[in-house]
Amino acid sequence: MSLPAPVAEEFVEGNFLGLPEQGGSPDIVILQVPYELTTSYGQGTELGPSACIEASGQVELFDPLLGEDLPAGYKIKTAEPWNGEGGNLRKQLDGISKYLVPWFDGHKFPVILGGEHGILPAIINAAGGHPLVNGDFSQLTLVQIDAHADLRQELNGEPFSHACAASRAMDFGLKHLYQVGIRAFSKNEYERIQSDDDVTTFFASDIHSSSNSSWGRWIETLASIEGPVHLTIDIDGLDGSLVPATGTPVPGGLTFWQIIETIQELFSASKATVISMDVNEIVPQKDTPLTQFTAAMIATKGIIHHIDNRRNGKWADTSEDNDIQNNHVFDKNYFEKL
Ligand SMILES: [Mn+2]
Repeated sequence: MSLPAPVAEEFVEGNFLGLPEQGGSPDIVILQVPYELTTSYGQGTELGPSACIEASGQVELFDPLLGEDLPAGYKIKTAEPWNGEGGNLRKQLDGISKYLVPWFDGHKFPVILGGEHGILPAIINAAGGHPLVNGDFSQLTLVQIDAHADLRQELNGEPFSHACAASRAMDFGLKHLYQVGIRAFSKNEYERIQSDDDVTTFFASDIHSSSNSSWGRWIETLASIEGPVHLTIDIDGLDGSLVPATGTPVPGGLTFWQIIETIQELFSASKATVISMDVNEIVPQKDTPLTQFTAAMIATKGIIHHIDNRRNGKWADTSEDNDIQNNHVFDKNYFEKL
């Protein structure tokens, strides 16, 4: 007598990993921000999130860390994408924050798919409503994987260009910025990196140095981070050969496994809590799904490590302490008024 064939889980088109919707409040939410206004020359970041969702259908649901298939007993929701509302760039950034803020309630883990990196300040603004931040941005650490420092004050007169994403994020008064993979920056950005005590940068050239690699120091640095953390992953932090379709691919970047190790070390840092992550600058590749598939793999790894944190009691639900409606008043027109 043969065993009955396993019943295939329903695959849902348009959902991350094809996972069917489960009822109740989600533990993890996939948020799509198809935003593109200022990307320098690649076109198509506005198509990136949906391409990443589609490519995620090919990602393995099994990971040895969890020992079972995703969702591994947790609820992963793919939310409706941001609808693009806002008549100009600043109103759009306010619209993105408004779209994101309900998911930063301390119960859910938001995984944001972009869209150009210019969405970062809108994400940080929304993260201010997370109970662990509660409007005090000096509690929040930003970890950035990127080819570019994104520390310009403006690009072509636009302070909210994707090339200024980290600068605009730091304007909130964040605790610290840690960057890795950086290999494209201006003189002004380099000088800021050298002089700003709130910015620590691990250049790709040092990471890849055969005589004195700084990779070990990067891993130690991640382990030392304390408090709430947002992880922003510009897909161009990876070597350009892995993500040729991204807006501005740059050679000499991180390997796939260096990104994975960064995620692993950050999520397991004993005194840090990763409250949210984004994977941005995804551009659908036409001849092969490599770029969007790589982004989907990385987002999935973040989810796996988040679930592992929940299982190990390293991630506490703080939604009971949620003061979004109390202490921290979210300003719906924050960027418009700047
Ligand atoms: Mn960037």
